[in-house]
Amino acid sequence: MLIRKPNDLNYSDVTPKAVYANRRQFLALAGLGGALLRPRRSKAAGKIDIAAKSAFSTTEKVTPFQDVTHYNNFYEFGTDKTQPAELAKGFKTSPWTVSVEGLVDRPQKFDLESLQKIAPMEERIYRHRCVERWSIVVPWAGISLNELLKNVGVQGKAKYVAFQTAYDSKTMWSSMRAGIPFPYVEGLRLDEAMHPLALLCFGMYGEALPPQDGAPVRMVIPWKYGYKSIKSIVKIKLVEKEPPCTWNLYASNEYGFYSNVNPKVEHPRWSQAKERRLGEFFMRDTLMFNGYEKEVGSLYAGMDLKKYH
Ligand SMILES: Nc1nc2c(c(=O)[nH]1)N[C@H]1C(S)=C(S)[C@@H](COP(=O)(O)O)O[C@H]1N2
Ligand SMILES: [Mo]
Repeated sequence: MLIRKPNDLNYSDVTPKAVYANRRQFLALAGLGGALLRPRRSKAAGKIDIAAKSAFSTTEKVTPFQDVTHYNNFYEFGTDKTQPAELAKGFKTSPWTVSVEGLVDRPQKFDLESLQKIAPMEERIYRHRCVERWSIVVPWAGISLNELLKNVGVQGKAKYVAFQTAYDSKTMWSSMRAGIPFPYVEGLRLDEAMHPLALLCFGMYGEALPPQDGAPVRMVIPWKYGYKSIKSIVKIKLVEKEPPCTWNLYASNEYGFYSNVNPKVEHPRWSQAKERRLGEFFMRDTLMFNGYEKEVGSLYAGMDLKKYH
């Protein structure tokens, strides 16, 4: 297995199956592992420097890189799960700017580098649960969104955060073709956005995000259905009123603003009680807030979660 030069080895090469589940054990087994998998000296393009592992990480088995990068929802690059990996291939993510604006003391257009420097990058292994009933476990890399929000200074009047994805009609599907309005937009209540679990994400499996997974920067909000985790962000705006969200615009009875994972609140067309982990045969129980109830439950104390679905 370890026949390539050390410099060519990366996470994805060693990802599949049990090997990935316990990297340390694997290294021990490999014997030479420590030397072979030592981080590279020079920072090659595409590598992400992770400063710390996170206490928020799950110890569940990580889903293979191949699955997470070839079974995608990214309607700007096609509506079939296999299309984004193909159609997003040449997506230009450099240079990239994210405009942080609205009700903030210091509005700023960040380039990717300065955005990544706001706080030390962490690896966070999160569960991700799509509203369509499939789920994955992914080692993301990023910083808590609240680090960025603190950096620009949120004003007292701000109550929500609105996000927007890049849109380029030359390289992306039209709204007509994809069936949902573009640019893709999303939103969070300010307290949700400030929660440390809400991740501003730049990488996965130790590398920069591939285009189909939302390069160069996306949100990952593990206690909410996947569509809240907006990809390829170009704008973050602090606002007073609840911002529009793409899937809610498409069908408000099916997709609410909150979209918290909840096995007890059905989608109008299917139950949300179970899910299929990619690569597994049997379905498993879906957990309240996708298993993050201890962390985020208090954000919704006293709320009717059926009404505010
Ligand atoms: N801009 C944009 N962001 C998006 C989507 C999309 O179509 N466009 N799909 C969402 C949905 S439904 C899911 S489940 C996740 C999928 O992320 P993944 O492909 O990296 O697993 O991205 C979310 N973010
Ligand atoms: Mo999704």
